[in-house]
Amino acid sequence: KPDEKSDLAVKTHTRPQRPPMYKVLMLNDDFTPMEFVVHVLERLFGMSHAQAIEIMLTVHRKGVAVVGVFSHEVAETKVAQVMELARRQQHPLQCTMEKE
Ligand code: NFA
Repeated sequence: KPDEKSDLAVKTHTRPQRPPMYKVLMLNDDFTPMEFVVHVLERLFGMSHAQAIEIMLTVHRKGVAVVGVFSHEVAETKVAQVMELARRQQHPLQCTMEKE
């Protein structure tokens, strides 16, 4: 990492910065109904019914799957919306985010 000097004066070898992106992950559990997870994926992540079933089954079989990649703000909102829908229906469904 050359040129880690003080700032804007020395710009050689710097790259244009993309904002960091965040993966939204859905976690499997033994109790949340499959149809509820499919509903959440359709409603909050804009997936088709077929796509939602596919991703839900990936979570069910593998324990976790990425359901989308977003800016920090959008990822936080998606996680909060999933957790709120699950809480309202008293399902233990868990959703988290991590830096890509
Ligand atoms: N494992 C849950 C069941 O068998 C379904 C599920 C899928 C839950 C994906 C959470 C996430 N009812």
